[in-house]
Amino acid sequence: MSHSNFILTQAQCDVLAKSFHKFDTEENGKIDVMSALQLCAEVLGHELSTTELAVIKGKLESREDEGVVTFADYMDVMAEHMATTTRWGFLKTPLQSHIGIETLPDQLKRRIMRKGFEFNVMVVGESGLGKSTLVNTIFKGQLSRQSCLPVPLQIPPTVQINSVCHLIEEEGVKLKLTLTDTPGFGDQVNNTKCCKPILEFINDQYEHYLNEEVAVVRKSVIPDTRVHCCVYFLPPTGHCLRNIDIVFLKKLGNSVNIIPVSLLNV
Ligand SMILES: Nc1nc2c(ncn2[C@@H]2O[C@H](COP(=O)(O)OP(=O)(O)OP(=O)(O)O)[C@@H](O)[C@H]2O)c(=O)[nH]1
Ligand SMILES: [Mg+2]
Repeated sequence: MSHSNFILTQAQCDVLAKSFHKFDTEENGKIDVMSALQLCAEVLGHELSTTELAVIKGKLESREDEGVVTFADYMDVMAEHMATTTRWGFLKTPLQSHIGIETLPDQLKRRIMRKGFEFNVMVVGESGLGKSTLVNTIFKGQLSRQSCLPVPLQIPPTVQINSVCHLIEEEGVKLKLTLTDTPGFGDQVNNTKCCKPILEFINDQYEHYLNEEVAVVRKSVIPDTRVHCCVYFLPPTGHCLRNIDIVFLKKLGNSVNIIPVSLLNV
């Protein structure tokens, strides 16, 4: 039987019909809205949350006629609601035999473990705050390739956006970690355009990924270079946020997840 876009099975229709007859004592195919709500909670097997209650009540009330709903309306509302949730209580499809769906999480896990994870972090902030130093030390190791040079003591100021990729593994879990170091900003007299290259870089990665996704001949695994997280360095001014930080955070916030890091002046 079809209700809205959701198809109820015969077993589900039977459960709903049985529950409906509990309140439809006169057997005229109608019950009041409050009884219908009570039945919803009963067949779904859980107390309805405030939002759930409001949604179902709204749907029932839009169909009611003089405070009563028909069996068809009740079925429609239940079908609509079931399409948006997986907590079906007594309306679950009973199984005749074992299918093996409990192995699905294991299969997913095996696939993900084989494929590994990709995580791209970007550091952004004013010049000289220690972004490159953090990139070099963040994962308790010298992850930046620069630090592998024979004289790693002096980190030069970053002049261009630089991504360094590392394959790391911990207890069999593989992670492709990409750290993107960006040049510091705020040195110029006019800093209005200083976020442009960083935003361009972030958006370029989205565009690149989208192009790969919509390509006629697609790669089986599309390398993900999108920035998943941006660590934003806030200078230890001892005061509130500066204008430049607010503008930067607002602009970046539209494109990427930001973790603001406030530095201490010690
Ligand atoms: N005292 C102290 N000095 C630090 C710390 N982190 C970095 N520095 C020093 O600060 C200076 C600037 O560090 P960088 O890592 O180059 O700073 P940056 O943010 O990458 O600078 P730009 O590349 O110009 O944007 C270096 O001389 C570092 O040695 C820290 O935690 N404490
Ligand atoms: Mg730097």
